Amino acid sequence: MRIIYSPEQLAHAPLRENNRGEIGPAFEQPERARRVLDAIRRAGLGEVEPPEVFGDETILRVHDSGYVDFLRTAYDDWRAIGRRGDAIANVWPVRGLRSDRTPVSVDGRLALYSFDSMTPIGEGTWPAARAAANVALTAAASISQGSEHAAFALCRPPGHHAAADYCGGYCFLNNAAIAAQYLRDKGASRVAILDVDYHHGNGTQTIFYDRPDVLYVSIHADPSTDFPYFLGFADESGDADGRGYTKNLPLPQGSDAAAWFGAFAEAAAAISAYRPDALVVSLGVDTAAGDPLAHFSLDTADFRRLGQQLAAFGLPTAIVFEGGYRIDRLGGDVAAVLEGFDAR
Ligand code: Q9C
Ligand code: ZN
Repeated sequence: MRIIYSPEQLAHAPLRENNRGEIGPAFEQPERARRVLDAIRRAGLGEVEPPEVFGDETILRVHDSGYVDFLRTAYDDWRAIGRRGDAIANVWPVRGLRSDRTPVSVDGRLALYSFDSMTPIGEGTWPAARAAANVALTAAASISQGSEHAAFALCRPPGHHAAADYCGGYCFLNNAAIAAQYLRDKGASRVAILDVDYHHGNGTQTIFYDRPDVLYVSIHADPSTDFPYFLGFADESGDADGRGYTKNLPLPQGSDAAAWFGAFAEAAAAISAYRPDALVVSLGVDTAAGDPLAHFSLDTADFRRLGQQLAAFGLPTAIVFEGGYRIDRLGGDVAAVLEGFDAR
């Protein structure tokens, strides 16, 4: 399996985040990527390669150009009016407020282009997010050319909560969606995205919600109790031409590995029935027991089994890293997925 990583992704380094009513240390930190990298090297899973540099075209097929411009300039705009620290919204255009106009003020644009206050934009955020998109695109390109059967994109910051025109949930550019769009543009007729992060990938779902050419299937915590709270329910199944091409499998907090793999079997059946040409996996390992932001209980052996079951699709597969916050186990769990995949 090809493994793609860029140290430029470490430039996004939020010091603090707003969580549980306190401004505390950020969970989504550079150390996460270092841990995964170390574990991959230790397990001897293959050479770690830097990404190729891609232009913005695939990114702009997934994201709104105004949003991309905002991400590129927000921190400079923030500093230009004398703000210190990371740029964070403190107001949002909710029901009845107008979101059809782009505010001049950076505070207004932060409001328009974000959906939470836990996703700070710092000096290194845009370079890191842009590098992560290159990492995902390189993984997609290597399976698209048929030179490799599988590739792991060690992306950071993660992507699946980022929609066409808003950031949130620690995500800025939707790396998995960008990979899927690239595969479509290079000739795959149908691409399936399987999202196994603990949280529902609201961004990925909305990007492809009215399209039949990309199937989105997600196993995640019930949004009644867990972030992102307002999307990811079982009755969301796609709209317009995309009707039937979104499948959500929410599970209650406390679900064990047996329940999780039961949902996986349902997800796998939907993917096989779709007959995709390629598979993109949004791999979050925040389903691990003891993850500080989650309430499932997979162990390292379960992650190895997940890897084996992903390989069993027999498809060209791009695995894109998403969440996972238990810093002591994160690397080993990701390595276990990749080992399971390679072993099969
Ligand atoms: N009180 C990803 O896993 N919110 N993002 C937790 C707990 C975190 C997670 C709140 C949700 C974002 C990519
Ligand atoms: Zn997550």
